[in-house]
This record gives sequence, structure tokens and C-alpha cells, in this order.
Amino acid sequence: MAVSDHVNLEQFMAGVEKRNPGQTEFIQAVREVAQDIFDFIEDKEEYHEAQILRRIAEPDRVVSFRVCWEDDNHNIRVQRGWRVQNNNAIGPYKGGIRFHPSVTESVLKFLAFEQTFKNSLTGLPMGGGKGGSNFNPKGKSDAEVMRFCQSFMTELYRHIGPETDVPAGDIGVGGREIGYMFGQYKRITNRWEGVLTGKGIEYGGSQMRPEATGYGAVYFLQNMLKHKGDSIEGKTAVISGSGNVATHAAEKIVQLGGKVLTLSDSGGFIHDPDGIDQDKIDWIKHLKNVKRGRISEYADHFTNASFHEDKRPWDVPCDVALPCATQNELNEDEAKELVSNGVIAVSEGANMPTTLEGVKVFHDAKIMYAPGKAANAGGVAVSGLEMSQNSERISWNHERLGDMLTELMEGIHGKCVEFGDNGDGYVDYVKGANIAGFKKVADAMLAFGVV
Ligand code: NDP
Ligand code: 2IT
Repeated sequence: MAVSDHVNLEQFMAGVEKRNPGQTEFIQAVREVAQDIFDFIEDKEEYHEAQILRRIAEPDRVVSFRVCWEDDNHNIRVQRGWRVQNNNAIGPYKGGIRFHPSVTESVLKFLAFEQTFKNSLTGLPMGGGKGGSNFNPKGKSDAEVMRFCQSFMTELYRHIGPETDVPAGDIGVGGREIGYMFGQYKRITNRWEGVLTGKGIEYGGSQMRPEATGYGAVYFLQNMLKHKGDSIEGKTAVISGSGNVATHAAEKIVQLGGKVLTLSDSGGFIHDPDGIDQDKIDWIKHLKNVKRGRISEYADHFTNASFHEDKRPWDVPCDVALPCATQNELNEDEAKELVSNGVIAVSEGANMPTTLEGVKVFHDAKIMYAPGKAANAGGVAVSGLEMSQNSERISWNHERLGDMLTELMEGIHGKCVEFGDNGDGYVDYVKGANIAGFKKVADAMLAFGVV
């Protein structure tokens, strides 16, 4: 096929939209990648001929199933579960499980698509997948969560395996849920194997996994600042979310001498002008993981702090911003507000938290901007190390894994600079992450021929 016969970006996207009607998050994620890949493959006929991007943007399979469970009042409840296995060219499918009422097939397809590029960037042998359910764990008893997790795994187990697909946590799925799901997998299959990551330390989990995503997002930020001769020391940080990723990002900012001003949940954000230090972070971890309370309670407990109901934290002036809650939580106007308040760098702990219009604002203003697929890859990278430890039946210590995480994030930053440096001193980290992530998967797919 002659180069001039290739479809252009808009024709390609029209096809994606036609094949995935109403799947707005998935279409958004594909567009963000496609615009960079089209430039990259313009003169690379082999990728066109093999229709590589078209194939990566079509999940290998989407499994959808009913999850039936009984609540504490003996009502029978029915939820929908999914596993999206996007691409396993470079390793078994790998990616988290999300339990949240906003979960749809579109959300999981976007996450599995993004995961494919993220996992490739880590340099470890992992393909891309994602799963979840529209189950809402909020307000449910432990027993209800256990029954739901067991029912979910009773279907999921036949689609996963340590060499096939290895799920982990994501929004609404932490240590408690992984424990219930792993227990059920083991009961059904009679096999103890590394089929899930994010496990408890007692039963094959890895040191550093709980911290890895948040710490990694801050290491990525540190690498971006270092590239410009700067550091985190003395910087103010605005962070959204108050879950696994947000609390560990806050912790690492504090450890590196920065000051954390905000955290949030779906009810609003808290602003603490005194800074959210380690003791306060520990208080929040207890509030969220043990009491399962709301972030608004922080403002009742710590005197100078304020709670802003139903608001997001992006109008609080800061040097660096870390969106660590969910997709599309930072829009064009909020990006403009951050820029006009002098933000110098944004590092995404969450997946696709900034809208396409918001990303353009950061790029136009030449802000250092790290997309989630690069900045939050530390979590899945340590999941990859958990898989290695399980296979070898050994466990590495905290210090060693900390060093490995630091090195992995430095490596990902380096790849983004290699493929994203525009030659004018400004690094387009989105382009760098997309191209570096794409290339490895694409070359593996070329080796397989038409499959
Ligand atoms: P958690 O469930 O631990 O925490 C999620 C946080 O985000 C909570 O504070 C939650 O508030 C808030 N949140 C969730 N949905 C919304 C919403 N619709 N609007 C406002 N706030 C919301 O999840 P994680 O910390 O694990 O995940 C956060 C982000 O990081 C997600 O985008 C996830 O995909 C991404 N990520 C996670 C990784 C991991 O290892 N866990 C790895 C890489 C990326 P509330 O309590 O009110 O729901
Ligand atoms: O989005 C993500 O990278 C995760 N939720 C973690 C996936 C994993 O397999 O550890």
C-alpha cells in the first residue's frame, strides 16, 4: 500500500467512534495516543501494512458477566463484572480491578488500552488488561464485600492465571478485596500461585507495592524537575484523592521536603495551609482504610484546615500538582487556573485525570506535564516484581525494592525524554510515553505476523 493511501488521523478516529458508539472514555484515550503514533509511523510502512494501531485499539477480548450476591438484609443483588484483555504481545495481561458505580465497559476499555502502553514502558514483560464492576463498596459491611468478591472471582477465575492474566487493585480494590479474591481463587482451583498482585505480605505480596504508585509518581516528578536543574525541596503541592495513590504521593512529597496543601475525595477537598505532614497522612490512612470515613472529617479534626464541599482543589495556588483520584477530574478551565497560579509541573498518579483540552493548556504553556501512563507506572512495575518473586518463591526486602522502583521510574523518564524531546528543550512527555510504549508492543506484534 502506498503511503498516500493510508487513512489519516481523523479517518482513523471516525472508524474508532463508529465501532465503539458512546464509549467516550475509550475514544478519548485512543485519540490521545493516535495523534502521536500517526506522526511517528508516517514513514514506517511496516506498521501501516500490519495495521498495528488498529489492532491495539481493538481489545483481544472483553469478558462480561453477571455477579450475583446477597446483602446483609438477605436481598439478592445483581452487578455486572468485566475483564478487558487488551493485548498480550509482550507478556500476560496485567492490570487492576476497579469497583466503583461509575465503572462501564468504556471505562475499562480505556484503562486496559492505557495499561498496554504503560506496562510496555516499564520494560517488564507484561501485557495490558483491566477489570472491574459497578459494585459500590462504600457503606457495605466487610461481610458484604467478602461475598461480592467471592462471587466476582467465581466467574473471573476461569479467565485468569499467572501466565494468562494477572489482576491487581485499583479504585475500590485494596488489600481487603485482594485478600477475599485470592482466597476464593485458591479455594476454587486448589492452587497457590501468583494470580493476583497487591497481596498481603503474609501470603506472597511484595514489599513496596502499597507505596509504589504514589512514590513512583513523585519520583517521576523529581526526575522532570531534575532534568531542568530543579527539585521538590520547598515546593508546594496540590494533590487530589485520598486513597492509596494520593496518600503515598503525599508521603513522598513530604519526605523530599515539599509541602502538601490539599487532598480530596468524591465529597470535596480539604485545604490545610499548615501542610499535611506525616502524622496527618497517617491519620488520613486510618480514616480511609480502617474507619472508612470521609475526608471532610479532617477539617473537624485539624484546626486551620478547611473543607470545600463538592469542589476540586485546582484553584489552590501551588508549584506542583498531582491528580490522584480518577479520570477527567481536571478540565481545561482548571488547567488554565493552575497555569495562571504559577504551577510548574503536573504528575498524574491517576489514569487520564486531565481532559484532552486540559493537556493542551499544559503543553501550550510549556508546563512539565507527565501523563499517568508514565508517571503512575511504578505501581504496576512493582506488581511485575511481585510476579517475579512469586515465580521464584522468594521475597526481596523493602530497601532493595525501593531502589528498583527508583531505577524503574528513572528509566521510564529517560524513555519519555528520548522519544518526546521536541528539540527546543521542551519535553512532550505524552508523545514520549506513547511512542516508547507503542514501539515495543508493535515490534512484538510484527514478529508474530497476522494473528
Ligand atoms: P482508591 O480507591 O484507594 O482511592 C481513590 C480516591 O479517589 C478516593 O479518595 C476516592 O474518593 C477518589 N475518587 C474516586 N472516584 C472519584 C470520583 N468520581 N470523583 C472524585 N473522587 C473520586 O484508589 P487508588 O488510589 O488506587 O486509585 C486512584 C487513581 O490512581 C485511579 O485513577 C487509578 O486508576 C490510579 N492508579 C492506581 C494504581 C494503584 O496501584 N492503586 C496504579 C496506577 C494508577 P471516595 O473515597 O469518595 O470514593
Ligand atoms: O492502573 C494501574 O496501573 C493499576 N491499577 C495497577 C495495575 C497492577 O497490575 O498493579
